[in-house]
Amino acid sequence: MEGRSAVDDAALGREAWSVLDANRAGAATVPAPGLYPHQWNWDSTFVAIGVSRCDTRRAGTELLSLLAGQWRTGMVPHIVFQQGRADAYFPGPSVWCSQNHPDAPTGVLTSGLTQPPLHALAVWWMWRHAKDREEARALVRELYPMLVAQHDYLAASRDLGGGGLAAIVHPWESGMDDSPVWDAPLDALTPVPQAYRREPFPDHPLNGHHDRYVWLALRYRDSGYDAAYLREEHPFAVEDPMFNGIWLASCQALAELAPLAGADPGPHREAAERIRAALLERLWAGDAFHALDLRAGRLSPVCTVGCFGPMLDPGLPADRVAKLVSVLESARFMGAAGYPVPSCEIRASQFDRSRYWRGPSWVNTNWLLRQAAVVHGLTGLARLLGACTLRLVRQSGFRECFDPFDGSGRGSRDFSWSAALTLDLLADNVEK
Ligand code: 2M8
Repeated sequence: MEGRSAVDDAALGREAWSVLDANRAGAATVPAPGLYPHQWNWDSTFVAIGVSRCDTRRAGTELLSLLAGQWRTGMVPHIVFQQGRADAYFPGPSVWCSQNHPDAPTGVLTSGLTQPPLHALAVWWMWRHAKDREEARALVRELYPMLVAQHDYLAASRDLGGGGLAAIVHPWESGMDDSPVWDAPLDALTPVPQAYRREPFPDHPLNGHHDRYVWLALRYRDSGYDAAYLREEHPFAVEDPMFNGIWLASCQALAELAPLAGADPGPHREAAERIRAALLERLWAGDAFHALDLRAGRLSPVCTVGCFGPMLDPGLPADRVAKLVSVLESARFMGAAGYPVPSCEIRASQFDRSRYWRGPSWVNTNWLLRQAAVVHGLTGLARLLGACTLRLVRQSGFRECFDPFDGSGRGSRDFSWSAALTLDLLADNVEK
């Protein structure tokens, strides 16, 4: 990076490793001390991506620990609970009751929701960067069937709209929990007040949304986590462009990994093509991909960082890529933010520079957009996204998220994915 020395980079890398080591709990890395004391799904995929640059075994251990929570349906839960810390987070194991479900793993307590399926991409990342090829090949062989089961689950049980995309059934499944995209579908619910409550975290959910989060989770649990209930009755079902863009990229990663596991890559390529066609047909809104609320039958009017998710697809037509880049670089997103990429477009009435997923910039979405720029050969954009992200963590530390105007940190400190993805970005600085 301009103006920085290799010594600065090495010091930042050491700080990142010490955060990841401090957040290690057995085989898993928890997202942050205190607030998030269990293993989270996509957090662990970002950790695996970051550590795989120099520690293949740790990347594999991280993913295997998460996948120990995989249900027999193939669903990979959004939280795998740490033993003995049941009360440390709400909603904890006593709310999800995974132990009562015949498809849940035995001996591991989990939530009943999932999160963006970045796992195959993380395994491919690990394979691509591994120095010990035999160790990495063995890991790929071990992980491959679990990844296939995960993708089969999404295709079989989450295509609630019947158009070839996976629907999320709770805002937590998007990973972008409080995004304004979920406001309209959440406001349309009439939840029954719950006995359960979590004290709102600063900068977290809007009043009323938390009750809806809990109510939705309980409805799904009380259906027995039933796929038919999701299709026919569950009141929240949204096709999210980031979730599906990630799924598509993971299908392409599975196609790369299949030969290593002695399997046919063809079905994964076909799945990627089906998802691409469905994204273009169902979610394209003229300027970007917008989320489709299946229950209301409308596209969300709000443009957020999630709207660029399908750019992770190298096969996305060039005219759509050009349009997306022009929106991303405009004053709606990067153009007016000193520390991009804001999680919601700045001109939207819902934009809020401090509130969690409603405006702040995040290291993980910056990393995903940088990866999207790389796959389309947009070197300048990729460099800018990498440099902006490193500037954020240098200025404010490995925070959970950042004010997009002045770069000040928000949310938890010592946040694992901010540290892990810094390692990945620094590795590219060295390789350049
Ligand atoms: C946030 O989500 C959890 C619920 O899953 C929460 O608000 O308590 C999100 O930022 C999500 O993307 C992340 O995976 C999780 C743990 O870091 O925190």
